Amino acid sequence: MTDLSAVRAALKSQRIETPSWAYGNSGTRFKVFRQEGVPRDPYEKLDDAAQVHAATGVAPVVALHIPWDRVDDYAALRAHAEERGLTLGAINSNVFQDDDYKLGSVTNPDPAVRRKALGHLLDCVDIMDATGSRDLKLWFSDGTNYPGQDDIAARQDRLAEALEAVYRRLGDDQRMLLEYKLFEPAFYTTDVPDWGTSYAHCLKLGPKAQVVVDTGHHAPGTNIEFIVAFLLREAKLGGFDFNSRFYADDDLMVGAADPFQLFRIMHEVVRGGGLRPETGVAFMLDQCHNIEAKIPAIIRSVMNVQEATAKALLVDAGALAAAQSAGDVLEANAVLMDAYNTDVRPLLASVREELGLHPDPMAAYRASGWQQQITTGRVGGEQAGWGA
Ligand code: LRH
Ligand code: MN
Repeated sequence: MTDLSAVRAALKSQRIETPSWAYGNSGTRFKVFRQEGVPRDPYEKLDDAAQVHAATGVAPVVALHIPWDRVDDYAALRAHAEERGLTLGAINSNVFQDDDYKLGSVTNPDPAVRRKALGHLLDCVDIMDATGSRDLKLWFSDGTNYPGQDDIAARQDRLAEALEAVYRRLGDDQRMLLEYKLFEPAFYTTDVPDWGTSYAHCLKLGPKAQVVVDTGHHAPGTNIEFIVAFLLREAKLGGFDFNSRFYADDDLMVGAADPFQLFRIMHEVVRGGGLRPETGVAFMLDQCHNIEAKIPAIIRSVMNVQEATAKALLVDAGALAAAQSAGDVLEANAVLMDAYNTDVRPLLASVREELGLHPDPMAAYRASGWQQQITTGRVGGEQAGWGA
């Protein structure tokens, strides 16, 4: 039988990291639809993130992206966050928007370009020292578009060399999280295309190097929960970039396109001990709200993760293990589906009340009047975006 007080405790101590860039304008190559009230700087992004935490109680960490969140005084930005009950989370490097990186950043054939890219990665570690961040999240758009364009193995040598240099720079309590992605913007090879490539590099680097699973970065039909179970077993799952997709890297609200997949992923997280803080799994969102209101979309996303987590925590582990060892296929599947088909919204509403929060975060946000406040208050200035 599932211990409900343990389930409630786990839901109260859940921590979801929201991405600063999701509060800014974003779009596709076709169009970026600007929205009223969008933040103009990292301070205003934190102000919006504080609204998500105020409404949900489980989103006190904000990931930053450099240079989109570059400021003169990171200690002041950190203080601004802490005054609002927030901490600064993963520092995301960006070696995918500079003209010099057309043929690659750390894998570029030109050693001068590689040095420039490595310089940026090391700058990001300096920023982590100032923001108190544990994680450096590395995603490389590096790849090729045509067979023969470059030497696949030589690019891996260059990548490994840069990763080793970054690893050596990390402090004792710092980690590097290596993100993989099947394709885009490269369309023939991507230098870190899948979990195996990231895992292999992280194994060679050492314990401070872990794999990030961005749920939008796999080939269609990939069993992501298998990857999660495998990496947890190997103590190499550093975190998630949660979002959802119908086709490619759509960056839609997590759980929106495939809530059953998110449940299956959280089931493996719970089973593998990934919810325990000491396991060190970072639950980050990485989304773009191209047409929908951004703060409510992020609140909805946090609620989707909470619902999938609550369902996973309600799996009767004893009954499941018994059915699995008995080879009772239908019963084992039924035990899991019972949890998935459980309406956990009343449970989460009462957990929020126990946290002193409104049972419905969306209603709480609407009642806050924050959306009107920023729509009328944030006039003029340069709205934040990807700057591409
Ligand atoms: C790449 C990615 C990466 C971020 C970017 C915002 O697609 O998932 O995690 O740097 O989105
Ligand atoms: Mn990502």
